[in-house]
Amino acid sequence: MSTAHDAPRPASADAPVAPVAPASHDTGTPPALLDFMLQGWAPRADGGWQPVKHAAAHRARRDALSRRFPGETLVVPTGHEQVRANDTHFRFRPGSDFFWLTGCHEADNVLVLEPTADGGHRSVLYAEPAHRDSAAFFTDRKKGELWVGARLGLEGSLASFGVDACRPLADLDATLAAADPRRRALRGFAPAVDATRAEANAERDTELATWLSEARLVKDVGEIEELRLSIDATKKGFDDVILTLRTAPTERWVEGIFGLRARVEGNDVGYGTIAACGSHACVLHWTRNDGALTPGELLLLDAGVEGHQLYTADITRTLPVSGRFTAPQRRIYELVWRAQQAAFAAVRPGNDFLAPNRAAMVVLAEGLHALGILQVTPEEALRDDRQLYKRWTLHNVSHMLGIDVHDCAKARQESYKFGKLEVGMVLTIEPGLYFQPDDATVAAEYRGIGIRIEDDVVVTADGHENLSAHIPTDADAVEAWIADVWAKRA
Ligand SMILES: [Mn+2]
Repeated sequence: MSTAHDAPRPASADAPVAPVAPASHDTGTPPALLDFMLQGWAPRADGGWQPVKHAAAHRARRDALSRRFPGETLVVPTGHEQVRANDTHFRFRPGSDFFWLTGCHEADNVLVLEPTADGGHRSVLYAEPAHRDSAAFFTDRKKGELWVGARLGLEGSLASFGVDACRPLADLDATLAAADPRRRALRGFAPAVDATRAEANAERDTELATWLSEARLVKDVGEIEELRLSIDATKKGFDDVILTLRTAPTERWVEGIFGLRARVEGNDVGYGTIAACGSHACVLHWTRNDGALTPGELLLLDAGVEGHQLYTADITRTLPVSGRFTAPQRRIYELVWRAQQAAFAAVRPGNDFLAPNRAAMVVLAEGLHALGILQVTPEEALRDDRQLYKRWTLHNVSHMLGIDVHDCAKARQESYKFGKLEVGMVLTIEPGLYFQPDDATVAAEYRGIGIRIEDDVVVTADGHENLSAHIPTDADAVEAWIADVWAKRA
């Protein structure tokens, strides 16, 4: 049985001594310097590693995965840093399934569940050893610890993630070559894994990806706790934006203010912030954010902090830049708000996932008809083969939320889109109305108004809990919230 080893060792034959080639703008490393750099370091204080937060939950998920696929080798990579340009990379964010199973933030790692004789599995994490005794230590810009900081190494990873063993990543190819060819792998993250058995095992691999997505549909207590933390941080980010509403010149400024909060309170934003003023709000995924903030207009802010455990909030508020809604803005806003209330009321275990959507769309269609915008009756507009109201509602009101903003995306339709709500599922409730500025079917006073209100709810035994209920939504409360933040500043 392999055990983790990461003890300091002298530069030796098994350490990769060849220096990594320098970048285009850097000069090389003469052997004398390399020798010098590999010596003379005080021993590192080993140990002191603590299990990651929720380590027991990560283990329980590995155990559940093990029970689902007895006797099979299972391979789940986290993925690699993605090139931004040449030798610079985007900030790494772990693969969601890998992180859900391990709690590990480091790039490149691969979790392998190896079947054992008793029908269970041994969980083995393939990780980069601490490289201070090799040339990579200071010549590898991507992995060298002098470049990117200390890594956990094998011992640290073993202690942190509670897996049964850790092995060097360099051993992974040999492991895959020796493993049962009918192994299952999560594809799309690591080319080295994707290069093996891709076609032969395609169906089996899809089953693994599906199981992981469906296992993540119902959140445990720790996951709900993480979502609360992310939502609370997001509330602070919205407060920050309101503070600056009167002076912020542009949408980009708003994005930056929220992004500051996301990086300070959490890992990052969970998705590209949508800061859409005026008719930009009618563009559903407006992330260009290059417009001005204009007094009298609405700012649609769809933003979420991704916490340190990667769970993300997904919140939208539509805020009057001047602090008060105009009469037409308020009319549309209150219609969207009523639709959201109707959707909330449909969130309970046993209901269809689509029930909140249907409830919201009835309210929106009736409201659009009452406003004289929808010319046919709501009943006709709501028919499956018509759906004319969608010209202005554009999207459904819910998606699952968790580590990914659009969580559980590989779940089967019968478990998700056409499935039933279950206790512990977390979903968004986000109706909207969008009147394009050039929509000739809409009265002029409404053109260019885009409104969405989005909250994050968990399904409970007796219905639901709105996890973002402390972020105001009704029109009066939004005006009071803005006035309150401004008063505190004054
Ligand atoms: Mn959303």
